[in-house]
Amino acid sequence: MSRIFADYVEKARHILDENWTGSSTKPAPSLYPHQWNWDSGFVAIGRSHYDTSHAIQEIETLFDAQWSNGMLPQIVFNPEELGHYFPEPDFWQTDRSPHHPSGKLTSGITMPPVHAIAVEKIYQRAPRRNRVLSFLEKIYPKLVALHEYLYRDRDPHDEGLVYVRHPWESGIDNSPTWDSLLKRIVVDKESLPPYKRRDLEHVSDSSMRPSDDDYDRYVYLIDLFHRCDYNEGRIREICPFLVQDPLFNSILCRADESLARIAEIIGTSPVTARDWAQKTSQAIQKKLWHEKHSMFDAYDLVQGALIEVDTAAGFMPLYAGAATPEQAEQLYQHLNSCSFCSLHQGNCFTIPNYDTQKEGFDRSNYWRGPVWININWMLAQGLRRYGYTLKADSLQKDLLQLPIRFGFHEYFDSFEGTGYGSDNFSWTAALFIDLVYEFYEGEQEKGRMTGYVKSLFSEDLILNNGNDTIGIDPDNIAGELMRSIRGLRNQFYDTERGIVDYEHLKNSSEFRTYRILTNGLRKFNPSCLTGRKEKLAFWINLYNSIVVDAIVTLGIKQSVREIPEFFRKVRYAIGPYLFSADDIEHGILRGNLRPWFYPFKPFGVRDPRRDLIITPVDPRIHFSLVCGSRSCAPINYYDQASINNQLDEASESFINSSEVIVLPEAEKVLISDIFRWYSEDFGRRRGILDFIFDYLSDEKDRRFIRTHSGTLQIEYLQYDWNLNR
Ligand code: 2M8
Repeated sequence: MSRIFADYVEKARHILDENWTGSSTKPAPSLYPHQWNWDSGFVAIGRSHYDTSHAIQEIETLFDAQWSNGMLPQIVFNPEELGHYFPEPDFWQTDRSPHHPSGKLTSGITMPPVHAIAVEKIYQRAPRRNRVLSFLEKIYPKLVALHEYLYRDRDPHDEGLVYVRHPWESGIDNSPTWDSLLKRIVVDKESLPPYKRRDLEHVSDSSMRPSDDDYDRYVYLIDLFHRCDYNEGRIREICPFLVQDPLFNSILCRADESLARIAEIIGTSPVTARDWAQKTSQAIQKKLWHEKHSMFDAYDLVQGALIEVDTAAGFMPLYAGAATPEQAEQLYQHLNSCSFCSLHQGNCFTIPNYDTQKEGFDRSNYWRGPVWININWMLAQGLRRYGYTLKADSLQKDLLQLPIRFGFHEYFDSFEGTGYGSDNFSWTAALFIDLVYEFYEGEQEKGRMTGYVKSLFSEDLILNNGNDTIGIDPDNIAGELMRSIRGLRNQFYDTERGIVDYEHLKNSSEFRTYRILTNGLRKFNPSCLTGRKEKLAFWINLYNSIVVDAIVTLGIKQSVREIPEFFRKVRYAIGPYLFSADDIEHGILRGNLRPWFYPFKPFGVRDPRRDLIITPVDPRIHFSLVCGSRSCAPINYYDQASINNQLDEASESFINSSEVIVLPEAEKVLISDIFRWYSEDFGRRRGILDFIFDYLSDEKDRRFIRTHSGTLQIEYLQYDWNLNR
C-alpha cells in the first residue's frame, strides 16, 4: 500500500475511534452527537475491513432500538449527550406510538436501509467467517423485519416502491428535489411548536446548512406525526410529503440483494428477498424513469407526478442494477455532461449533488450542490456494475483525493474541493478506508493462484498451432489479421469504457476467424513489414490480441495472474520464431530492453529476432498495450495511418485517469506503477514529470508540476490486475 494511503487510513481509523461512544459511532464530534441510521451502516462497512467486532457492535446497537413494527429509527439518542441537538426525544414524543422501543430514545422516522449491505460486507471480510455466523443468524430476522416494514407500511399500493415522508428520511435533507413539495406546506408560525435550531451553533457559515424555512417545514411534519400518534395509515391520509425517491429505493433494492445472499449463508430461503429486489428494480425502471430528462426522478405521491428535478439521487439505480443498459448509457452521458462534470473537467471533484447548470445549484450548501462521499461511493460501484470502468476509476480517484487534500469533511465544494460542514466526519473516514482496502486487498486476493492453474501452465503455450489454415492468403496475412483485429475491436471492445466482452467474443465467428488467421502467422515473415508506423501498429495490435486470445482460450476468470508468468508463456509462432507477449513488448516494441522483473534482455546477441526491434522507444506505447487488467490502458485497434494521434489519445486518457493523482497540498504525485517499471523509457524522473505535464488537462495540476518538479515527491500506485472484463 502506498505510504500516503497507509497514513491516511491511519488518520481515518483515528477519527472513527474518536467518534466511538462505547457502543456506536456518532457521525461527527459535535454537530451530530447521537447515533444515526445510515451513517452507522457506512461506518460498519469501513470498520469491517479491520475491526469485525466493532462493526458488529455498531449494527447491533442500532437494531437494539428497532421499533416493534420493524422501523429502524433515523436517530438513536445517547442519553448522556442530550441538549446539543435539535430535535431531541422531548420533541419527537415517540412514546405516542405503540411501536416505540421501550428503554430507548429514538426519533420517529427512518432512513435509507443500507444495513443488509453492511452486514454482508462484515461477513465477507471477517477473518474467521464462522465466528460471524451467529451474528448473521441474530441480525437476519431484524433485517427482514425492517424490509417487511418498508414494503408493508411504506408501499400502500404494493408497487415495490416505498415512500419517505420527511426530507430527513431521504438522507439528502435540503435536496432541491424537495423544494416544490415543501413550498406547498403553508406554515402558520403561531401554531408551529416552538423550537430552537442547534445545528447553526456548530457551523461557521449558516448558508451551508438548510434554511429556516426548511426547518419550519421539517418541524411541521414532525408535529403532524405527533398528531397522528405515528400511525402510518393516518399519516398517509394527511401528510403533504409522500415521495418515492430513487436513492432510497435503489438502496433498498441493493440491500434486498444482500439480504438474499445472507439468507443463503445462514441456510434459509432467499426467495422473498429476491422477489423484493426484482419487484423494486422493475418499478424503479418503469415508474421513476423520466423519458424526457433521461434520468430517474422522485415521484410525488400526493400530486401523482414525477418531480422534474435532476440530482445525483437520479443515478443511484445504477447501484441497484435497476437501470436497463439503455437507461444506464443515458445516465452515463448525463454524468459526462457539464451538468454533473464531464469526465476530465478540470477542478471538478466527482459528482456534485445537483445539476451545476441549474439556477438553484449551490456549490457549498449541504445537499444543494456539494460533493458527498457516500453518494459517489455508491455511484462508483454502480458504474462498475454496468461496465463503466474508466468513469468509476476516475470517480474513485477523486474520492481518495478529497480527504487527503482537504480533510475528512462532511461535504466538499464541487469545484475547489474545499471541505465544509463538520470535520472528522465518520462516513467520509469509513468510506475512504473502504476504498483503499477494497483496492489493495482485492489485489492480494487476485494474486493468489490455484494449484490447478499452476499445473496447467508448467509448459509454454503456443496459441496458434492449429491445423486449420483454410482460406488464408499467405501473401496478405498481416493485412487480413489486422482487419480481423479491427473487427473484434468494433464488435467486442468497448474503447470508451476500457473493457472487453469476453463472453460474447469467445463463441463468435469473428473470433474463430481470427484464430484461423493466427495459424497463418506460422508462414508469415515479419521482416517484410516496412516503415516504423506499420511495424508499431502491427506489433501493438498483435500484442493486444494475443492477450485477449489467451484470456479466452485459457478461460481466465478474474486476473491474468491466475496464470504464473502469463506474459512470458503465451506465445504465437511467427515464421520460424516464437514470440511471447513479453517478447513483443520488451523485445520488439521497447527495443530489446530488459523487463523490470527479469535479469536479461529478451533477445540475446545471436537471436535473429533482434532484426525486428523498433527503436527509438516511444514511451506512449505503454498506454496502448493492453494487459487484460484494470490498471492498463483501454483496448483499441491501432491504424498505421493515424497511429501517432492514437498514441497521443491513449496517453492523454491514461494520464487523466485514476492512475495519476496530483496532490499539491502534500507536494506529491501518485502515479501508476507503469512509470516505475519503465522509468528508463520515459527518461527517468525528469522525463516522467515532463510526460505527465504534456498530457495532463487540469491547469492547476500542470502548474504545480511545472513549479515543483524539482521538489515534489513521487509515489507509486499499486497496479490493479483485475481483468478488464
Ligand atoms: C444530516 O441530517 C441530519 C438529520 O438527519 C441533520 O441535518 O441534522 C444528513 O446529512 C443525513 O444524511 C445524515 O445522516 C445526518 C448525520 O450525518 O446529517
